[in-house]
Amino acid sequence: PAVTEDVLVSGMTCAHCVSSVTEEITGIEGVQNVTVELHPGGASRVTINSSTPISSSAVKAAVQEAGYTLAATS
Ligand code: 9UX
Repeated sequence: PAVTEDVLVSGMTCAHCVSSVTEEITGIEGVQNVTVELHPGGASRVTINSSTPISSSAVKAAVQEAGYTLAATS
């Protein structure tokens, strides 16, 4: 079954930040769609739609690989 997960990512300030994070998370197995609500200077909400459940550690690793920090999950 498809799942949706929201995470909060700190440190993103421009559209290129959004592209980097989107690309990394899209590389996770099963991920079908990623949308980012950018809040420069704050925590940006990243919504992940996936065909299969994804591990929080995979999301954390992808965010860090892109150069940002996972602030929280919700
Ligand atoms: Mo834009 Mo994001 O110049 O770290 S890529 S600020």
